[in-house]
Amino acid sequence: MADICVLGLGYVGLPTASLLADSGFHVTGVDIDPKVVEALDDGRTCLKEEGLSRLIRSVVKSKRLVAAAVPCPAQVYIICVPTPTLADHRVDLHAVESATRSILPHLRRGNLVILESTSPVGTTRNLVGGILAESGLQPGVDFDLCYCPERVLPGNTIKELVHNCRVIGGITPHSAQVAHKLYQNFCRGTLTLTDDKTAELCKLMENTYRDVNIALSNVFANICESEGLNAWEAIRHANLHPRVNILNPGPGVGGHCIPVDPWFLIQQYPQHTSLLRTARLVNDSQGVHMLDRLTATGKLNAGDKLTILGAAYKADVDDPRESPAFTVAEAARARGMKVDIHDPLVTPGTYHGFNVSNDLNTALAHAAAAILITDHASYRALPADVFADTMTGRLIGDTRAALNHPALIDAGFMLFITGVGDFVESKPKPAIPHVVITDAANKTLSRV
Ligand code: SAJ
Repeated sequence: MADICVLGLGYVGLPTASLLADSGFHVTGVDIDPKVVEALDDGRTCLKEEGLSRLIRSVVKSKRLVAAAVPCPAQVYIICVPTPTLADHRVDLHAVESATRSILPHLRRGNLVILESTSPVGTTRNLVGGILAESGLQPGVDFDLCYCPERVLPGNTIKELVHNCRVIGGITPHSAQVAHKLYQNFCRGTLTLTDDKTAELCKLMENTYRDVNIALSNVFANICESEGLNAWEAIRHANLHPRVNILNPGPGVGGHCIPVDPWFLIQQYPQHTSLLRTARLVNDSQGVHMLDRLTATGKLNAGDKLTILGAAYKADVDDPRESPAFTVAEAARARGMKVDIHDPLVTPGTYHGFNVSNDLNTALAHAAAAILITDHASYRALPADVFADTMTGRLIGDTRAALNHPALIDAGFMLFITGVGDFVESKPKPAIPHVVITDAANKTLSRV
């Protein structure tokens, strides 16, 4: 019998299982994907997370972590399966339901069951607790049941699982205490205890807060564009206020969390969430707004080729899920354009019907225009001739203010930058002004 059974070996479950094994437990990692089970059996992972491969090799070698396709009897069960939304934004809880049902035959008195997957308020006690009660055991009485969301930033998962604070929500205070003792084995951050529904809402609040704030920065960007101002400069000035932290505008919000989680609240509490719905609509329209700015020049038309730089949902990750790149690509194709997408990190292939390649020259070849969607570090250093020597057109949209603007302007490109009023063309324009911080005697303290 294992000490712990972790169901779902994705970017949260596998690091969690590995850290628990590394802290001394015998852990069985369960996944429905045979490739994931086989890789873990070999002490491997395809997840690119710092320190994870080394950790997995060590705990698999010591047999503290073993892989399986189905759960086994254990003292603790942790459910870390995906909770995506459907096309109509309703949440799909099938994975949580089937993972919970797979535990039923093994559930015993005194067990602890934890749901970590981001879920609508009430899922832990109603869906998970309801299914497990079919065993005849009563949640919170015969076994403990908790909700404990993760807060990791993909790409920094191990560090954040260990050092971030965590909220632990129990359907009873005793359940929360039992889970608290478990997480203390590898969490160094502050562990705060509450009930299950507060913890479920807390997770949704965190990501919704971020989505609404990104929408706010996009609203400011659109105002600056209409006023011929520079949002990046205005935000820099505003963020010098001690209690203001305006985020960065861009092409919209990608990833499988931030653009998804607010819909859990919108669907469950429609009477209270018009702000959240509006923020979703603002963010989802940003990418096409940049396409509109380029087509309005009359230099990007049906039959032309558009190159999109960046398929990943954010800088320097290889994850293309919910990326705004595909929203823009679909809109361009609907307008009769040919679309090539480039990304230096995303595995080449076809995504949402679009070819994503790692070959920049081919992706840019014969393009009438290019739009930068993802501010990968490698794009920031690109010299202008990479564009000038391959593209037929001289039109560039930069949704992250990430490209080498002076060089591109000198090379004769017409530049549209998210949040910057007019397009910046060959006539030399002042670089985006810096903010100079001075003291009362007007002595320059620093430049940002
Ligand atoms: N973005 C902007 N402007 C910004 C910040 C982000 O446009 O100023 C965009 C990014 O380009 C990206 C999207 O938002 O497309 C989301 O990126 P992110 O870094 O904000 O979030 P994720 O999805 O990588 O991770 C988030 C984190 N949640 C919060 O920051 C509140 C992480 O802590 C969560 O654990 C994760 O969601 C999750 O799994 O829930």
